[in-house]
Amino acid sequence: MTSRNGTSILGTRVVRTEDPALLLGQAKFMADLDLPDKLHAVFVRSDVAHGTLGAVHIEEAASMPGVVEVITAETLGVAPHHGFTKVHDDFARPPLADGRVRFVGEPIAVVLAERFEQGEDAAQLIWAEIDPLPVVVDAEDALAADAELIFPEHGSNEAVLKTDKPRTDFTDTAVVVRGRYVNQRLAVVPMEPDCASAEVDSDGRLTLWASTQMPHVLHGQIADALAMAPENIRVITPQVGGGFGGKAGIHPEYTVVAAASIRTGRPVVWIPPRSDDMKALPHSRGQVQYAELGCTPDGDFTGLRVRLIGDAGAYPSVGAFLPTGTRSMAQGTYSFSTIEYDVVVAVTNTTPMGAYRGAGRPEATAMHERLVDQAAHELDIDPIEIRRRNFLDDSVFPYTTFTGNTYDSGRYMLPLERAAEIVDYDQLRADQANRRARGDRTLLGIGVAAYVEITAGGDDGEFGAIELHADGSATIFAGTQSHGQGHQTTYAMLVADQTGIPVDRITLVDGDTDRVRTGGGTGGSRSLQLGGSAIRGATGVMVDKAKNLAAQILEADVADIVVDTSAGTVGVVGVPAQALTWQELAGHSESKGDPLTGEFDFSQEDATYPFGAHISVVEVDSETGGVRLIRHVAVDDCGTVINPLLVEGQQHGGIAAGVGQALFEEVQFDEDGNPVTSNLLDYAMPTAAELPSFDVASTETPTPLNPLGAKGIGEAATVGSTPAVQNAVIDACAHLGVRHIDLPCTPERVWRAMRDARAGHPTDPWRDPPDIFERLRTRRDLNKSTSQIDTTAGESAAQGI
Ligand code: MCN
Repeated sequence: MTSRNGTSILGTRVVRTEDPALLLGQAKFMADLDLPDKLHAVFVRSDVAHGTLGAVHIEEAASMPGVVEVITAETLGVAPHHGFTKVHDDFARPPLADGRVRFVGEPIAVVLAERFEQGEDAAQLIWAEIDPLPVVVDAEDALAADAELIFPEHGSNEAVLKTDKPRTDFTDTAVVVRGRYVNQRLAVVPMEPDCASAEVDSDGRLTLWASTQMPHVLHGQIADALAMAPENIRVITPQVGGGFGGKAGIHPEYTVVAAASIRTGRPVVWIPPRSDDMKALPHSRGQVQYAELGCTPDGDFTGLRVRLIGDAGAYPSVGAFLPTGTRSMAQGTYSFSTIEYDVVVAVTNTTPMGAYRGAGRPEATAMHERLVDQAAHELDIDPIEIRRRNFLDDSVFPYTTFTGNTYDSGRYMLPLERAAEIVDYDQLRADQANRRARGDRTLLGIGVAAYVEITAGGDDGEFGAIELHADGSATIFAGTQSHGQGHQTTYAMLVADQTGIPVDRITLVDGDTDRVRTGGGTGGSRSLQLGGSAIRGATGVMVDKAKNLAAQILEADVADIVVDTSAGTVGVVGVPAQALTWQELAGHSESKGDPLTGEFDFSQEDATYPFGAHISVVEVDSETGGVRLIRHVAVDDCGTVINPLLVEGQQHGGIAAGVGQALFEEVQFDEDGNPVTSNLLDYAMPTAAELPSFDVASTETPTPLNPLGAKGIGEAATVGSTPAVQNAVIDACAHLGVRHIDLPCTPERVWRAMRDARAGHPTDPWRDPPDIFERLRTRRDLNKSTSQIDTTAGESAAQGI
C-alpha cells in the first residue's frame, strides 16, 4: 500500500474534506430541497394501539383552506408490502392502516396541503372509528398461551423462532451463574428526522428523495411496492443528518409520499416533527435474555445456555431478525464446551423494530459481559483475569464458532491489556479499596468489557468508480452512502495513495441511483472495507489505463511506466523528466475521446470481526444512586486503520451512544400501548454535559479478507461501551451485595438495588423463563423442525445493517 517513495497517506490524520460545505451551511439536507409547487404531507396517526379500524372521516379536513387532497388506504391504491425484509406473508403492511391499527403512531391518512400549517390544522379534524382490542405491549406477554393475537391469521404472535436441541445440562457443573437481563428498547433519534419528497416528471418518471442510508436498496424496494419498473424511478439522497441504522430501506411514509405525488401530479414533501419520528422511525434492541453460564471452580467456562425473547413491534421486518443476529454471536470472544441458544421473537402493539447502531451485537455483548462479571464476582476472580482465562487464543484464527461464523482474525487480550494500562487499572482498584475502607459516600466502580462483533455481514459486495477530469481533479462514485462517517475523505486518501492526486481535488458522488450504477449503501459498518476496496480497485483500473496512455505518448514500454505519487505524475521509471501530470494525461485521453475512468465491483468472501476492550470508571452516590461517568477508555481493533482521525470520531460517537443505553435511554409504553417517551424531554438522550472526554486508542490486527486489511469501526464502540459502563455501576456497589442492575442504570434503579442489598435481600438477577420455550420444545419434537420459518435470507439482511 505504500507509494514509490515509501511514504503513504494511508494511516495519517487527514482532515475531513466534506466539512467546509457542512460548516458553511452549503450542504443540502432534505429540508433545503426547493421543489416548486410542492404539497406538504401531514400524516394522521393512530392514537389507539390496537383496534379494528372502521370509517375514517376526512370530509371536514378535505374542505379546509389549502388542502388539496386527503388520502386513506381506500384511495391510496397500494397493496400491503414488506419493509426492509419479509418475515412472513401474514405480516405484510398496508402503508396506510387498513382494517386494523396495530400501534400508536401508525399512519391512517395523509393530508396534502399547500402549506405545512394548513396540513397540520386539517389533520386535527380527521377522526377514525376504532373499536379497541386488547393491547399487547410486552413481548413475553405476547407469547403467553392465551395472548390476544395481533395477526389472527398467523395463529400466534410468534414472528421468528430459532431453537436448539437441548444439550446443556448443568447438573455436573461446579458453578452456574444466571441472569435475566433486559436489553431495553431504544429510539434511534437521528438529528435529522426520517423524511422524503417525491416528484413525477412529464414522462411519468418518479424521483424520490429520501433521507436514507441505502439509496439503491430503497430503489428496488419502492419499485416493488409501487409495482413500477425500476428504470422509471430515481432515488436521490441529499445530505443525511444521521441514520444510525434507523434509515435503512423502505418506510411506509416513503411509499405514501411517492404514490401521492403520482396521484396529484405535484411534488410532495414530508418532513415530520420529532414526536412523529420518535413513534414511527423503527426502534431497536428490546430483548429479554435468560442466560446461564457454567464454570469450573477455577473460572473456566463450560456451557452457555440462553433463552432469548425478542420484540418485533407491530409489523415484523428486519428488526425481527436482529435477535437471531444476537444468537449468531453466541460465542463472543470466549471458548465454551457447549452452547444451547433458543430465540423467540414476538409481535407486539408497539412501534416496529429495526436496526440501531450495532443491530443485535450490542445485545450479545451486553449479555456475555454481565455473565462473565457475575462469574468473576462469584468466584472472586478479577474481571480481567477471568476474561484472560477464557478468551479464544490468538492461535485459533480463522476460527469457526458454534453458530457457524468464521472469525477472520483476532487477538483478544491485546486491547484489554492496553486499556488496563491506559486507565491504570491496578491503581484504580487500590483507590476503590481505600474508598470502601474509609466508608466514603461516593463509591468508585470499574467496569470491564470485551467484545467481538460482525461487520459487512451478509452476502457482500460493493461498487466503486472513478473519473479523471481535464483539470487533473477526480470524481469518485460509490454505492455506499456517507451520512457523517467521512467517506469522501477516506476514499480520496485511497485514490491519492495510488495516484498522488491531492485529496482536496477529489470529490465523492453517492446517493443517486442515476449517477451510481449499483450499491449496497451504508450499514453494518461495511463501507470502508467494501466501498473502499471497490474504489481502490477502480483506481487501479484507471491507473493501468493511464500507464498505457503514458507509454504511448512517451514512446516507452508500459512495463517501464510508474506512478510517482509524491510528484503526482506518470512516467518512465528513473527518468523524472519523462513524465506526465494527471492533468496532461486527462487532456490527452479526452482528445482521444476515451476519458480516463475505472470501475470495480468488489466482493468480500465473508464478514469481518472487529474486536476490542473498554474500561469504564464511574462514581456512584451511595445515598441517591446517582451515577457519574468519570472516565471511559476504549481500545478498538478494526484491522488496519486508514484514517485515525475518522476512526477516533467513530469511537467517540459510538461510546456516546453506548453510554446513552447504559445510563439514560429507554423507550417506554403505558399498559394501553401509549408511548410515554416520544419527545426529547421524556426520552433521555445524553448531552455533552453528561459525558467526559473519552480516551480512545486502536490496536491493528488486519483482516486477510480485503486488500486494505480493514474491518469496520462505525458500531464497534457502541458494542463495547454499554456493558463496560453497566459493569462499572454494578461494580461500584458490588461490595454491598448488589449482583445486577438492569439497563439503563438510572439513579432510581441503582438506589433500589443498594437499598435491597443493604436490607439483606439483594435482588436475584435470575427468574425462570416463560413457558413458551417448553411449549416450543414439545412442538419441535412433534414436527422435527428447529425453526418455524426459513430465517436465512432475513438473517443475512439483518447482518448487513
Ligand atoms: N475507517 C478507517 N479505518 C478503518 C475503518 C473505518 O479509517 N479500519 C473510517 C472509514 O473510512 C469511515 C469511518 O471510519 O470514514 C467509518 O467506516 P466504517 O466502519 O466502514 O462504517 P460505515 O462508513 O459503513 O458507517 C456505518 C456505521 C453504522 S452501521 C452506523 S449505525 C453509524 C456509524 O457508521 N451511523 C452513523 N457511524 C455514524 N456516524 C455518523 N456521524 N452518523 C451516523 O448515522
